[in-house]
Amino acid sequence: MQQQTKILVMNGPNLNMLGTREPGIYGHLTLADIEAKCRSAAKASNLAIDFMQANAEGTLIDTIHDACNKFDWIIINAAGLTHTSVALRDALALFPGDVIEVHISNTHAREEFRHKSLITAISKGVVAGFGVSSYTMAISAVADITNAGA
Ligand code: CA2
Repeated sequence: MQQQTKILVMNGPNLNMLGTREPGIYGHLTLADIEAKCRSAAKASNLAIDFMQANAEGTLIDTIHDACNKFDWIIINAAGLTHTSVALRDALALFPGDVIEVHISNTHAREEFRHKSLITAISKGVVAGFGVSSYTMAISAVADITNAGA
């Protein structure tokens, strides 16, 4: 029997505050709502999933190191660190599995400083601008890719 594919969903700084401010950009859902939707999407595709959020860059980097021999995929919304953190990008580049970058908003339709991502070049793909569906679309991509040869 084929082993279950394991996905780690990571969330960066301030995403724990979702649902409290700027609903015009980020919607009304909380991070707990997003986690529930991710868990249900993963379950429907028989994928194992873990979900985390941290405000500290070092915690995110430690989590990626720890994920190296535990997970097959990382789906990450690195939030503001997307645009600034060489260290986070370096940690993701060390991850032997595949990375998908996700964003709730369409970063390319926003301020110029959000157009540049340090993570895109080391990612298999990017999903941005679809609200919470950016996360579930990324999970669906993992399901399609990993089940393709099954
Ligand atoms: O659209 C996304 O998912 C972002 O990664 C969100 C980041 C932003 O810096 C990126 O450019 C795009 C910001 C997350 C801030 O989270 C908030 C939570 C509650 C209220 C307002 C913002």
